[in-house]
Amino acid sequence: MSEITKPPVVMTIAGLDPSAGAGVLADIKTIAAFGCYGVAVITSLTFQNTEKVLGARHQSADTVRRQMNALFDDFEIAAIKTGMLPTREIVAEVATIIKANSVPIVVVDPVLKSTSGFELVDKGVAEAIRTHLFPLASVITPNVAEAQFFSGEEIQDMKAAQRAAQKILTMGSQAVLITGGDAVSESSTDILADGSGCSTYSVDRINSTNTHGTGCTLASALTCLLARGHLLRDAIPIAKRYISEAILSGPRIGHGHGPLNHFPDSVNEKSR
Ligand code: PXL
Repeated sequence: MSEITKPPVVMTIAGLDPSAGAGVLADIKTIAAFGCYGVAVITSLTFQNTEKVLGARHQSADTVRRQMNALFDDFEIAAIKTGMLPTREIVAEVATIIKANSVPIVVVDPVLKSTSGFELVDKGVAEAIRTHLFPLASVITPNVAEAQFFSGEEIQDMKAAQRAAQKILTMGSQAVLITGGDAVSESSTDILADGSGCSTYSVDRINSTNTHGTGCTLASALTCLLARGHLLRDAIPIAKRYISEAILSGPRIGHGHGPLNHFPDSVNEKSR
């Protein structure tokens, strides 16, 4: 009988978007696409579709702790990705449990607002993420708006983005990837700052409205690639190519920003 290799278990800690474009449902699809086993801790139940976020009912620090502890009791967690963490109490609890379990890979997507402008997190959460989670992070993946917020830099060009990435790097994470998918330019350029300087990763911009959940999906893809032993610098172009293919083959459903196709034929599992 052939030996079955066990997949790395990847935990996402994020909000639930019932339209399955963003949040834990997008994360779980991505984790499956990258050959890992996904488990999900829900921080908030949001009410939304592809057009807008109508509201959210947040979990408490206690219910988040109970979800995490049940999973840690049973599984060896190879990596964690955090997304929407709606309250300061949840941020502090998540950080405490990550530290207690010495999780080797932690990818922090510092979610603040939805694309449509809905405030997904309480006031003070950004500060809590910075103090509690950045120091535990293998990489953080702010978009341009989030990077502006954390760095205080107005990001109008590449130089400013590099300055912002370097500034955010001093806040304690091992690396910072500013994702440029939502910036206005002809290419989608991400900027990585790590201990050895800055590098850029560009792909052609795709004109599409199938972009709901690209941030969650990119962060989840990176988490899985790191869990499978890739270096961050090698993981980024693989994850970006996957996002491009997932946008291009999106199912075109809903009336707003449609979801991605998390299982694009053109990127087979071995190359992901
Ligand atoms: O893309 C940010 C995001 C993250 N997590 C959840 C969301 C959204 C955007 O709507 O709903 C649950």
